[in-house]
Amino acid sequence: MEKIFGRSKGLTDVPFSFCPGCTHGTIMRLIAEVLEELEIIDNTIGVSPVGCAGFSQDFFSCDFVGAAHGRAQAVGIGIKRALPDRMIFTYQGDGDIAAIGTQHAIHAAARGEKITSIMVNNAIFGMTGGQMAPTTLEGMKTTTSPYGRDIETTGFPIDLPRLVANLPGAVYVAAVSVDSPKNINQAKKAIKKAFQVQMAGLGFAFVSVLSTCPTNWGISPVDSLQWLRENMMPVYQMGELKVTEEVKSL
Ligand SMILES: Cc1ncc(C[n+]2csc(CCOP(=O)(O)OP(=O)(O)O)c2C)c(N)n1
Ligand code: SF4
Repeated sequence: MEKIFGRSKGLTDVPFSFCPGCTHGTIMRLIAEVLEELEIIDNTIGVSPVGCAGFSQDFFSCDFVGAAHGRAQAVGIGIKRALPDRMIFTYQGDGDIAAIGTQHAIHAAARGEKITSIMVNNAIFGMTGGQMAPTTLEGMKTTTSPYGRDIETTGFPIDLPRLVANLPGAVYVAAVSVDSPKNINQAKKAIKKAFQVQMAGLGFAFVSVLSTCPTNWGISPVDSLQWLRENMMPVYQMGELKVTEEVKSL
């Protein structure tokens, strides 16, 4: 019998340990499939952050290096400069890359560092108990904003892909979601493009993926997908935000 679907070779045999309904696993599977399809598993080094996103090092079969909170891009850039032939990607939560790590995202984009960064935006600090992140929506209740995020005192949510897209060294920037089969397919295309950009040595490639955190949002897995659609998608600009001419011709 013909086998039409199987576990990607880009993943280890370790089962995902995420909460039910968490889409971290979906995003990791997409990245693993892309690594396999592009035949770069053995040539890739991933960099993991802290948080639930940090478990990535257990699940990918490529080499991995762990970084301190927010520093995955700094570590990844260092590795890329020392080993320019290796494919480098960072896998970071929004609390990691859009809070303590913001500077690295901005400067990686300004300098056109030739790495691929994947941001998993669940609008919250997941692992540490659901505190407000820079990506938390206006009015959203978290453990540190129990009455809802007040923009008067805590500011507006940061749309990091939009910021990054404005910087000249960022050649490919996309914001995608994994809430439906159609969007999962689009997310995979964007992730693949972000790796192809690096293979072609064109510049900084950044993909933000909207993701669920049913545990800290306090809603069921199914309702979390609907909540993401209704509340996150209208706030965060979606789609391919920047595709330079060189990238278009890939
Ligand atoms: C320097 C430092 N400060 C704080 C922490 C605590 N900490 C662990 S995970 C985390 C946030 C993770 O949130 P996010 O990056 O959004 O990832 P998620 O868990 O949602 O995947 C924080 C603040 C830490 N590990 N190191
Ligand atoms: S705490 Fe949130 S981000 Fe972490 S595994 Fe659970 S659902 Fe996913």
